[in-house]
Formats: sequence, structure tokens, C-alpha cells
Amino acid sequence: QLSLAIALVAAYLIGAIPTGVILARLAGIEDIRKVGSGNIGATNVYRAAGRKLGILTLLGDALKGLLPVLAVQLSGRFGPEVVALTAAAAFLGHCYPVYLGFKGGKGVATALGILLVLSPLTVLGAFIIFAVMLRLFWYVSLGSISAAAAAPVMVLLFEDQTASFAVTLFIAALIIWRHRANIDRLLKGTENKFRA
Ligand code: NKO
Repeated sequence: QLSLAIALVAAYLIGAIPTGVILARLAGIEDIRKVGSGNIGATNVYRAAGRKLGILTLLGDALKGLLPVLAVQLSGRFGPEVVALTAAAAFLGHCYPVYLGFKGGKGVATALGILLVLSPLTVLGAFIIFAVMLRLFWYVSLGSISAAAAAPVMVLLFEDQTASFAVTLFIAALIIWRHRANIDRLLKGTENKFRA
């Protein structure tokens, strides 16, 4: 199964590309990991480097999930289990990138890209939950955590694919785990509010 191994390693290496670090550097920020929340994600790039680079980080991080999963799916060489494994590989690449000493992001944007392939309706639902939570409370992290918690349930409702459900459950659990410092701050009332 050489082609399977190649697909998974390629997905991991693509997921591991540190979009936020690279784009923030373009704005003159030497290391985004030392600014704001210290995260490499779109929210912190927005915070530190402005709207344009924040949106580009969101797009880039989403594409890192979308492209490998779409490529494996469209190749027609693999079943849904391998598509799901590819999704997990790209996601783990973003969260644990070899290029950054395995200290990566929280996975929200990359999960968004992956789910665009696996379950577009789930993305629609997750986006609505995210937007409502953001408008109510103005914490991006709370929006992300809420959308992630609902995502596996929505995949179960909207899709007829056990492998998609399983990988979404794994991804959602990891997203919430990686927000544990945010959860701590939310409970203490010290989390950063999002300003448009
Ligand atoms: O710096 O710790 P921080 O405050 O930055 O950042 C917390 C934040 C980290 O995540 C990001 C990516 C921001 C993405 C905004 C996405 C808008 C669309 C939301 C759809 C949610 C899809 C969730 C899929 C879950 C499986 O949280």
C-alpha cells in the first residue's frame, strides 16, 4: 500500500505548512507565536497583523485540509475510510507540524476545509453556530468550541458515512482539547474579546 502511505504523508506535510507564521512574517511580525494568544491561527494573525492577513490565514489553513482530502477523494483509488484517514493526517499536520517542533494550531480552519469535502451541510450548520455565538459573546474561541462540539452530531444527521463521523468526532475532540487554555480563560473571565 505504497500509494496509501504516500497520500497520508503528503496530507500530513501539507497540513503542517505554517500558514499563519509565514503570513504574519510578511507583516513584519517575526514570530506570531510570541504575540497575542501565541496561536498560529487566523484569529491571532488578525489580532496582530490585521484583517487581510487574518482572512488569508483562514483561507490558507482551510485549503490545507480541503486539498489533500479532495485529491484523495477525486482520485477514485480509495474508499471513504482512506479519505477519512487523509483528513486526520492533514489535521494532525496542522496541530503537530514537523516544521514548528510539533507545536501547531488549534485546528478550526483546517477542520472547516476538511468538512467542506466530507459534509458541506455540517459546515453550514457549524458556521451558523459559530456566527451566533460570536455575535452573542464576542469570543472566537467560544464560537469555535461550540461549532466543534456540534459538528459530529451534524455529520451523523446529514451524512451516511461512518468513517466521516468517526474522523469528525476525533477532530472535534482534538479542537476542544487544544482550546483548553482558552476554556480556562473563559471561565476566569480573562479571554480576549474579538473586535472587528
Ligand atoms: O488566538 O486562541 P485564539 O483566540 O483562529 O484563537 C482561538 C480560535 C482559533 O481558531 C482560529 C481559526 C479561526 C477560524 C474562524 C472560523 C470561522 C468559521 C467557523 C466554522 C467553524 C467550523 C468548525 C468545525 C469543527 C469540526 O478558536
